[in-house]
This record gives sequence, structure tokens and C-alpha cells, in this order.
Amino acid sequence: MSDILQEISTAVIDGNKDDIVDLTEDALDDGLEAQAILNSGLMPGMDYVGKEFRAGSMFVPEVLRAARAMQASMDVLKPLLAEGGVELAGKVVLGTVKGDMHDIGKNLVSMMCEGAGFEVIDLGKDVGPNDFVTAVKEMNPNVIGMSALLTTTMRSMEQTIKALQEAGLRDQVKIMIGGAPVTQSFADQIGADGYASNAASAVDLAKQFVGVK
Ligand code: B12
Repeated sequence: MSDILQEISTAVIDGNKDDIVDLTEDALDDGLEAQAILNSGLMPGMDYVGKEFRAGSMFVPEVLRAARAMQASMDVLKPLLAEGGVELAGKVVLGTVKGDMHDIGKNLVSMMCEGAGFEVIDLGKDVGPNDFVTAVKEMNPNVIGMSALLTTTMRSMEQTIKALQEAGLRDQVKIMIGGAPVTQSFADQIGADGYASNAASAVDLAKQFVGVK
């Protein structure tokens, strides 16, 4: 890996939001392609963070800092990636379900998915079944991710899946769910395609859904 890509990886791992923008611009000035910076600078950094997080060696605040640093670099790269018509890993629509205002975990999933090369459409929080249905109709994502932190709002996940079935859209999208009270057995019970207990595993699941390693 070139020195500057290594520095970009390290800036992600360290959550160094201030330096990463300069480093990204320097890399572009040096003639590196936006895609190369994403694939060989940001993603290895985020992969490392994901592994450390799963292993319990990094914690939520550090992962959030890393994700924000990556986001700052992505803000520079995104217009260039779009220009080049770069093939992204797939499209993920995310939202915290209706009645639920908790979005820290969902934001983490969003940033980690972006870091893994997915286009992410974040519908925000308090997202009702019909909003998900509209998003699937209009944006044709590969994956929907629903987050719930309240036992009372988990039911909205089931209602969303039913609404997608009724709209005839269920088979064209994979559905993953998560959030502290959510479990694999709940996912099985409501007919979701998968559950992940943390943002790094959510990325693995999304990759599995679209057939990316
Ligand atoms: C921060 C917080 C808040 C903040 C939310 C701020 C925000 N912008 O999100 C505020 C103060 C607003 C809040 C409000 C309330 N809260 Co609150 N809150 C929490 C708290 C302390 C932390 C949640 C959090 O952010 N965790 C950190 C993130 C990173 O973890 P996470 O969300 O689980 O996400 C990870 C995974 O679950 C997974 N994941 C998450 N989403 C997704 C999605 C997909 C697709 C996948 C695959 C994976 C995935 O990946 C994430 C990253 O690894 C929890 C307690 C706790 N320790 O969990 C209570 C908690 C969730 N809150 C609770 C309650 C009761 C409330 C209120 C009702 C309180 C009140 N009486 O007003 C309100 C509800 C408001 C509403 N309508 O939503 C209860 C819920 C109880 C229950 N079983 O239903 C908890 C458990 C506290 C408690 N012990 O009582 N809360």
C-alpha cells in the first residue's frame, strides 16, 4: 500500500477527522483515483475497526469517531465516485422504525455500510412501514435494514415486512434487522432474512446478501 493510503487507513482507525480530509485531497492531487482511495485506504481501515470492534478491543465511541473520519473523506470522494460511474457493492436503505427515536446504532450501521462500499439511503428515525415500501419502490435497494431499540417498536418491523408483502415487493429485497432488543429468533419469527448484533456483523450480512466477500 502506498504511504498516503496507509496514512488514510490509519486516520480512519484513529478517528482523525481533521487530517483525513487533507490526506484525501493530497492523494487526489497525487493522481490517485477516488475508487483506489476508497478500496485501498478507507476500507482496509474500516475493516480493521470492524474486526477490533467484534473482538471487543474497540468500543462504540471509537467506532463512531472512525466512522465520522471515514464519512469526512467520503464527502470529498463521493462526487468523484458518482462522476466515474463507479460500481458500488449494492444499495442499502436504512431506518429506525416507527415510534422509535434511537438512531446511534443505526447511524453506525449506516457509516460502516458506506465504508464497505455500499450506497446507503438513510431514511432516518420514526420510519413507518409505508415509508419503507415507498423507498423500495422508488430506490430499488438490494437490502433494507431496520433498527429498533424499544420492545414496543419491534412490532413495526413485522408490520413493515407485511406491508412489503402486500405491495408485492417482499421478494425483490433482502431484509436485515437489529437493535438491542432484537434477536435471531425474532428475525426468524417475523420472516426477516437476517439479524446482526452489531454494525460490523451488519456489514458482513449485507455483503452476504449481495454476494460480495
Ligand atoms: C441513548 C439512549 C436514548 C437516547 C437516544 C438518542 C439517539 N439519538 O439515539 C434518548 C435519550 C433520546 C432515549 C430516549 C428513550 N429511551 Co433510550 N436509550 C438509550 C441507551 C442509553 C443507549 C442506546 C444506544 O444508542 N446504544 C449504542 C448503540 C451503538 O447500540 P445499539 O443501538 O444497540 O446498536 C448496535 C446494534 O444493536 C446493531 N444495530 C442497531 N441497529 C441496527 C440495524 C440493523 C439493520 C442491524 C443489522 C444492526 C443494528 O448495531 C449497532 C452498532 O453495533 C439505551 C440503553 C442501552 N444501553 O442500550 C436506552 C434504551 C434503549 N432506552 C429506553 C427507553 C425506555 C427510552 C425512552 C422510552 C425513555 C423515556 N421514558 O422517554 C425514550 C424513547 C424515545 C423514543 N420514542 O424512541 C430503554 C428501552 C427499554 C425497552 N426494552 O424497550 C433502554 C434499553 C434503557 C433502559 N434500560 O430502560 N434513549
